[in-house]
This record gives sequence, structure tokens and C-alpha cells, in this order.
Amino acid sequence: MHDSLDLRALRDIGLSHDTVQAALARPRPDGTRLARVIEIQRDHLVVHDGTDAHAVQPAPALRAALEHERETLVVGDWVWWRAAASDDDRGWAVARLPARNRVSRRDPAGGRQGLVANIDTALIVMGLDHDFNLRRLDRFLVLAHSADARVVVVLTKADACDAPAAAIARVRAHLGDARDDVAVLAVDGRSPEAAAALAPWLVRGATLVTLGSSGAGKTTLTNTLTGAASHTGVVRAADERGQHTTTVRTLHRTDGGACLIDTPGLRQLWLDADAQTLNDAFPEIGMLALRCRYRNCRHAQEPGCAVREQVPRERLVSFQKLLREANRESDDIFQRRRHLAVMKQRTRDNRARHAAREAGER
Ligand SMILES: Nc1nc2c(ncn2[C@@H]2O[C@H](COP(=O)(O)OP(=O)(O)OP(=O)(O)O)[C@@H](O)[C@H]2O)c(=O)[nH]1
Ligand SMILES: [Mg+2]
Ligand SMILES: [Zn+2]
Repeated sequence: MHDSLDLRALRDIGLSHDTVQAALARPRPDGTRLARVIEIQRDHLVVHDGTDAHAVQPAPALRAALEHERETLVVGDWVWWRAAASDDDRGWAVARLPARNRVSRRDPAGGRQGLVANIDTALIVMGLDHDFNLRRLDRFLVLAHSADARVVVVLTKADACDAPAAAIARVRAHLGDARDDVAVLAVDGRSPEAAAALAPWLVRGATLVTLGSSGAGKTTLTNTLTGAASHTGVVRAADERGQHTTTVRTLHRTDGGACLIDTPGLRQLWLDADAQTLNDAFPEIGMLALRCRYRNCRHAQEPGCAVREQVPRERLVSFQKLLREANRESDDIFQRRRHLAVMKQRTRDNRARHAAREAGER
């Protein structure tokens, strides 16, 4: 099976060791080849095999399996796909491989919306203009953390800011020593120097994703990192203010051979994170809590609270807000799911009764 997989070409599109393992661990559907989902459109997907892009549709069986698991294909997924009989037809995505990680958020109905999969590094993009917001940064950090991705905070529009170094220092002070795994840079996203600054993460075969609010400069940075050649691949639409805004997630290749997924700004970011993920994303709070006077300290009014003494206030407020949200969300979601299940059963019962009556009348 190794022979029939063009590993060299597939590595160019981000094939990792885990995915090879996953591909070899189960039978390969007849007549299929491996490719990566690089774009999702309303009525089809685009997959890439490292050499060419192909428009495909999810096969009915795959569609049903995903629906059953309440999942969708996302950009970055790996699939087995089968070419169409004629060149004019679309091929079929037949099966999805297990992903090494997934970034997802909650949707208003309480479901889980997958954003991207198989990521190494998240570029959290924040503009050094009105976009700069440490609490929003914390939110994106949790999102990246839930996928176990490395994080680079990219402060864009450094050219339009008086003191980019001071902004970097503010972010660093906010995150503290416990998150020294997070890199923080300030760039002009339009300048080639941005590519040089990000070079350590843009290694061949690595997959990166841009995260950040609308207008932060994600697509500008993506265009700089991928060179002019990929501009045509960026699907854009003018919004009500006549600005270009990204509407779909698309995987691009950078000049150095990394894969970069540009995402639309997330207007509402409901985290798909439980308390454990939050504790992992704010490691300093758990560590310091051991030194609070009271074991069940809530780091609110209690005397002798080491967390309140040492964690920057804004960071602690972030944590507490996200924690409340995580707890409330999980309650809500279970309630909504139960409600949905009851409604579905009722519909099924009604349909069955209806069918029985019709059969009786015939
Ligand atoms: N001066 C300056 N302008 C920038 C920089 N980065 C982005 N811009 C401008 O900011 C605006 C928004 O940039 P985009 O790259 O489209 O923002 P985005 O994050 O992709 O936005 P969405 O697609 O809506 O999520 C554009 O007018 C860019 O030219 C920068 O580093 N410096
Ligand atoms: Mg964009
Ligand atoms: Zn405390």
C-alpha cells in the first residue's frame, strides 16, 4: 500500500506521520487515493493530492456516517477519494481519516461546529489598532489549546502603531511565565519581513491556521506568506462596508512548503472547552491556587489568595468568565440535546402512526 501512496507529494500538502499510520491502520476503500480537504464550498469540496486539486462530493455513505456522528468534513481533513468515471464529473470523497486534532466551536443550537483539522500551529492574529484586546486573545488561546496546537500571537499593523514593543510587553506580562511557550511578534502583515519573522513555524509539511477577528489582517498575512501566486485561490466577498472579508476557510501553500489555512473572522466564538481544557490553558492559575490560604478558594474576596495577588487582573477575569461560560454551556447543551431527542422521537412516532394508518386504509 505504501507503493501506491505518493508520500512525497502528499507530504507537500502536510501529510504527517500520524496520518500515514491512520491510513495504514484500516482497509483502504477500493480504487481510492489519499488527499487533503483544502476548501469547502456549499455544494462540493476541493481536495488536493500534493500535485493537483480535485472537486469532489461526499459519497452518500460518508455523508450518512458524518451525520450520525454529528460531524462535518473540515479544511485540513484527510480523505480517501475516488475519481469520477468521466473528467466532467466530480469525484467522490469516500471516507474520512481520523484527525490528529480538530479545532471546533459551539454553535447556537448547542452543536459542535468543526473549523479545521490536523493543525500544528495557530497564528492568533490581532491588529495593533482597535482590535487589540487581551480577553479576546485569551479566548483564542483556549481555542488553540483545545487542539494542542503551538501558538504564535501575531500583532499586525505594527506600522500603524507608535510602540509595538510596548504592545508585545503587555501581551507577555498578561500571559506571564507560565505561558512562555507562546511566541509574540509584531509585524506589518504586508511586508516580506513578516514572512522572515514567522519562518521558524513555516517549515515544510507543517500546517498552520490563522485565527482572529474580522479585519485583524489574517488574509493580508496569508497573502504575504504564500506569495502572489495564491491570491486567486482566496475567495473573498465585499461586505456591507465594501471591505473584503473572507467567507470560507481555504488551505494555501507557503513558499517554504508549509500549509496555511486562512479562516474568516469569528464573530461569535463560543468555546468548545471544558473546565479541564481551561485549566490547561491557564496553567499559572492552578499552580498558584495551591498557595491560596483556603483550599476551595474561588480567588474572589478570600484573604490570602495567591492567585489574586500574582495573576494580572485582566487575565483572572478572562479565566473566570470563560469558566462560567464553560459550566453554563455544558448545562444548556445537555438540556437542548434532551429536548431535541424528545422532539425527534415524537416525530418518528407520528410518522409511524401515520404510516400504519395509511397501510390500514389500503
Ligand atoms: N497598515 C496595515 N494594514 C493592514 C495590515 N494587515 C492588514 N491590514 C489592512 O487591514 C484590513 C483588513 O485586513 P484583512 O487581511 O482582510 O483582514 P482579515 O483578518 O482577513 O478579515 P476577515 O477576512 O474579515 O476575517 C485591510 O484593509 C488590510 O489592508 C498591516 O500589517 N498594516
Ligand atoms: Mg480574511
Ligand atoms: Zn485564591
